Amino acid sequence: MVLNYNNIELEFCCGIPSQLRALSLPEIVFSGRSNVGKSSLINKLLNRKSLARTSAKPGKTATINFYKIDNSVYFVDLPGYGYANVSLAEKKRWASLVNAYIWEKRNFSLFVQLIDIRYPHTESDKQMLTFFKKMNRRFIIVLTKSDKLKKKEYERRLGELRLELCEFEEIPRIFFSSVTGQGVSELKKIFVDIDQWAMINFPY
Ligand SMILES: Nc1nc2c(ncn2[C@@H]2O[C@H](COP(=O)(O)OP(=O)(O)OP(=O)(O)O)[C@@H](O)[C@H]2O)c(=O)[nH]1
Ligand SMILES: [Mg+2]
Repeated sequence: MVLNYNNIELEFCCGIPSQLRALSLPEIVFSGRSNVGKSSLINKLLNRKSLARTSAKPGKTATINFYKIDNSVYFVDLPGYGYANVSLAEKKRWASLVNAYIWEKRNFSLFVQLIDIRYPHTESDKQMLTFFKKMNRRFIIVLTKSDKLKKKEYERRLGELRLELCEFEEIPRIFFSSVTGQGVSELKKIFVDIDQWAMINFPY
């Protein structure tokens, strides 16, 4: 499936589980902790500056946002988890929303789990990865903000990541930067191949 990334529409935003609705197209879901760069990655893929709202302040995306790409697939931007400075009520709302969504019986074609390349993954990242694996969901790992590392540090992190993510060594790993564009063509290639994959791996 070759996607025309200029044909994009923010179809709807969903703030509470009851607003979730069934869609007729496959969904590619971007997940990760707050501030990891989910919205920036979507903007970079779509070659837009601020279609998906980004912010240096974590907690920018507070709803699940569905972008329809070329009438073929949805990019789904999730609110990030793990941000300490939001109220407990808001954290609970996000958690229940994301939980409700990922457990739904939907046409998930791929989960893209973002992790900041500079730091070991968090407990919540691990929970997400373990969930995808257990539920037999198709997923990949994207290591973000690679431009923030100098060459030496980058190489050191490559070695460390092999150990840190050894439980998920069979999962494709993309190194990404929304500043330099590293990883953009690799990701797009994965999306092109997606329709050759078994689209739905429901645990039910
Ligand atoms: N240098 C650099 N900065 C980045 C990169 N990706 C994101 N950022 C910055 O990191 C901050 C957070 O990015 P967002 O895309 O808003 O992060 P998010 O994961 O959508 O965050 P939430 O909406 O809070 O879940 C912004 O200041 C971005 O400019 C990257 O690849 N390189
Ligand atoms: Mg965001």
